[in-house]
Amino acid sequence: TKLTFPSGFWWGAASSGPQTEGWFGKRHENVMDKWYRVQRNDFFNGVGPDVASDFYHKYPEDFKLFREIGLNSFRTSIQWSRLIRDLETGEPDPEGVRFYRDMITAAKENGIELILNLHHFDLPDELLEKYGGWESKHVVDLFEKFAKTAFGLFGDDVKYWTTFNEPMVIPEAGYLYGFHYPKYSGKGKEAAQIVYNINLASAKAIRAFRESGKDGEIGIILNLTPAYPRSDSREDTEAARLVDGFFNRSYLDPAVKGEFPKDVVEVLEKDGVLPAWTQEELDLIRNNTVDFLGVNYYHPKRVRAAEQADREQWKDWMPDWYGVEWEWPEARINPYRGWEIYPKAMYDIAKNVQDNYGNIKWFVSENGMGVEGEEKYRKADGSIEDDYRIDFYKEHLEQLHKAIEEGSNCIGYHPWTAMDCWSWNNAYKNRYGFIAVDLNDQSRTIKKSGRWFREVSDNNGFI
Ligand code: BGP
Repeated sequence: TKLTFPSGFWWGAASSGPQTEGWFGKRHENVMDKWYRVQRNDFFNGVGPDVASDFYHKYPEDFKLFREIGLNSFRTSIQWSRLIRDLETGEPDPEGVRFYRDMITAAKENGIELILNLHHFDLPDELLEKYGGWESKHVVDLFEKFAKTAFGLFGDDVKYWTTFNEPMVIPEAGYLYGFHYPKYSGKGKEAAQIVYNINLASAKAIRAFRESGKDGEIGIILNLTPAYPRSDSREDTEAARLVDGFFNRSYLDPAVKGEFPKDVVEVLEKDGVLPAWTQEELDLIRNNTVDFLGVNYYHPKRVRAAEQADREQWKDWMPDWYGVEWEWPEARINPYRGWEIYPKAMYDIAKNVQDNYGNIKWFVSENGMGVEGEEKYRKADGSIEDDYRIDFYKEHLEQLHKAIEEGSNCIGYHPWTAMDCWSWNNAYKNRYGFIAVDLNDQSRTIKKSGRWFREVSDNNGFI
């Protein structure tokens, strides 16, 4: 039987500025550019964001390819470090303005709806050095200035905006577990402040968008990772509830409901790590909630109750005091990325948004499978036969379709990613694209999954 999706469904793909554009013409280094500069050989093998997939020069050709693989929408981001010349005033850089204007025009000419995001982990490094990055409320205000500049320049041409991509990754990867720059570990108090400050920054940008009077909608992109308990014991379910609270609801609730989850606030307060907030700021968050949600989903979390040893491992406050990630023995694992493949979570996320968040309009803003050594699947005619990726998307789309049939207000699906791009965790080792990028000459070839997606898009569904 054929699975048909709602009419006007976005068959898109997701990407980001810092992972595709390359350095060309930028005025400032962002934190990932900086990390690459410091780590280039031992960590990235010399493959970096300085060239990436050269989207900066190749976007006219890339949009044509995007059309060939059936995309009617494309989710990417503007780099703060490119658009803004003076970070303190928000004054734009003419070269950055020219590039983004041309890129936006190219999308339009190819009939592709742009969903433009403002922050994809790419804080200008000067703001980390000078002010401590997202720990600082001054940086929150500078982000608002950047957002205002972007809305002023492009708000007539772009209808869908998002403030942040996966804002939990900033404290989680950068301050709790040390795998993204600035690579701190165990900074629980700072992480809590950052979550709060980013919620505030997002609300201020939403306010600025509405005050700009531009016609359009604004949302946020969250990586929702359902937390499934190891057992139905009281301890394990409680642990899963709090992990869900820390990692999902700490952004989801303020973004959609305008308030922080009470159970999380209670824990932070009891442990003395409540962020510094003011009533005025809390009111601002309450009054500036999103129009829609973007949801990135790759893998769930399996959670067990913390034990004494888990608590002792961390000196400062850590979410691990309450719930710990646990390896479910039955999990299907993508061996390249190490992430569990669990399509059913797509359905669970959709139902959660439907039942507990007012059935707000949402779309899948990322979902995908990173695979190493895809060249071995290249056939004589040059195309990469990535059937595993087609299967992955089908399984997730089936779950999504089921939820939509049951009333979920999902309006689109954006796999990660359109064309292979650079990653902070593995450079170009794991490939995700519908379109392969050859780093020797930046040539592109459409993979089998890209041709398959074209059919899905043309038929608004698949068999
Ligand atoms: C998401 C990010 C993307 C992208 C993707 C794939 O968390 O929003 O930027 O990189 O994950 O992950 P990775 O590149 O780490 O394999």
